[in-house]
Amino acid sequence: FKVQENASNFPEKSYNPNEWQGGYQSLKQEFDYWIDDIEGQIPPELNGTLFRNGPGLLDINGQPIHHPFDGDGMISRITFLNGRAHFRNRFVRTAGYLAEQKAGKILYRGVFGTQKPGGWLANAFDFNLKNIANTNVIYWGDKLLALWEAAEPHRLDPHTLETLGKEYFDNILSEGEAFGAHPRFDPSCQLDNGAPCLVNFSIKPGLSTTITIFELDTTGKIVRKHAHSVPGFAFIHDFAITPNYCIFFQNPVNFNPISFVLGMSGAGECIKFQHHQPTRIIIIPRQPKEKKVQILETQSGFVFHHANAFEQDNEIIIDSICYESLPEVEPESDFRKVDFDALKPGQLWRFNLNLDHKTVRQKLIESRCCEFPSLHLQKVGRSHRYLYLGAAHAPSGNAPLQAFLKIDLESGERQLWSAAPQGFASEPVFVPRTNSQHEDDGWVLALVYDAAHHRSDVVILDARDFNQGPIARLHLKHHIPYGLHGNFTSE
Ligand code: 3ON
Ligand code: FE
Repeated sequence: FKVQENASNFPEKSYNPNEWQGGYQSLKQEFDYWIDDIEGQIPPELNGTLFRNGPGLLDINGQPIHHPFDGDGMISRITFLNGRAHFRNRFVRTAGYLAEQKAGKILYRGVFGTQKPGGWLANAFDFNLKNIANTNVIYWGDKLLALWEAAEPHRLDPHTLETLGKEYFDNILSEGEAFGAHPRFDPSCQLDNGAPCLVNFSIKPGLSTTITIFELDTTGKIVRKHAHSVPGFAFIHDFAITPNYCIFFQNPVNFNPISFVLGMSGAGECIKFQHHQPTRIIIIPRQPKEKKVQILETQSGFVFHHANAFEQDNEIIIDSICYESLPEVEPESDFRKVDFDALKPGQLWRFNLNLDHKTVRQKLIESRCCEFPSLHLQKVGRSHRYLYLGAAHAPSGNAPLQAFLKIDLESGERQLWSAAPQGFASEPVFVPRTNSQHEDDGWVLALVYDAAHHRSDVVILDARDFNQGPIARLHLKHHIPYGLHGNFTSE
């Protein structure tokens, strides 16, 4: 019996909250197998590897963690080879993961509220960070790197996923120094005579915040590193680039660390949204010699993820997923019991930043609840026509991601494929067809949690036509907990 994927069959909710929760169970096992349970056909021209990262453990030996963002990083690797696909997953062997697995209990506090057993007394004045390597995974300069924004990357073997150690880029990074989890790929870097480069940043918050920019050449060497101080505390998860600039949204928040210091909450729970303060948009030149940082202001809101930015005349245009406020993680609450209806959805907005007049215009592009924007990597920093996003099944309201949405910014056309009621979506990754001529000529790959079978599927959509549904669904033998980010490499 298959439930028709049709909204009229579930007019009230497109999902069952208990089924959604199934995607937040730990996956303790590590697998290594050829995927043989496949619906449809893997395009034989799709060759390469999709790497995914995300929290693999939602508990340490039965002790629940407080928030998924505190979960130990687990890498999944799906390799496509001449119409076949191979799966492998492995936990990043961070020092914290190894110590906690050995001890069989929580030994570290998490940024998002996980505490050691024993109440506040056991947690007060413990500022030890566990580098959990759970947010993103990139393959750059022949290195596979698991990223977490508050500390240094972990380097992994791209084939075995074995953890090789922490990466310091020839000591350009120092012990414990952060290297963000949202690097941007510049397909043609002006500062490197048109060669591709990778641009990343790190945040050191305080009464004022230091933003450090890193640029890596194709060999994986950091060739530019420059730091800038901006006023006020900042929590910045992502940024966007253009050929000349890095753009950051400094969301209106304040940070009162008392309850963190006293062992009653995580540092991230001490960040409070300030409704009456503006968002500051920080524009930093990529050319290290140019020190002039511009700051524009716009209305209050919270942004985790940006889709893309580009320069047009005297403007920077940036598309971002905006929330009316930062959802607060309550120390006593259980993230599995979240009331989606009580929260505001993330929505896609376009901001026009006028650098001459220092003004910001903004307009809503897509009101459907969405997250995890992605696009053709050759369009990063350039004007883009198509965006791909995880989206809610219903056109309005807040709900878990169950669908994939393609937006054509030129024609306004939308395409949607929904996995509701029992499927739950994640970040879509666009993979261009070799020698493709059109921006949407390729595939969109994503993991979908299938609550009916408590397992995950690797879904392949034809990027030109979402409406027809997946051209292949690869059924894994197990589920993969809801993840964060990843990348495809054809190497
Ligand atoms: O005091 C600073 C504040 C702070 C929060 C210092 C700091 C740098 C240690 C810090 C740490 C920040 C960290 C570690 C942030 C990590 C974020 C993370 C792992 C994930 C963020 C995900 C964002 C979104 C929007 C996820 C969406 C997920 C879904 C729609 C559902 O699957
Ligand atoms: Fe992110």
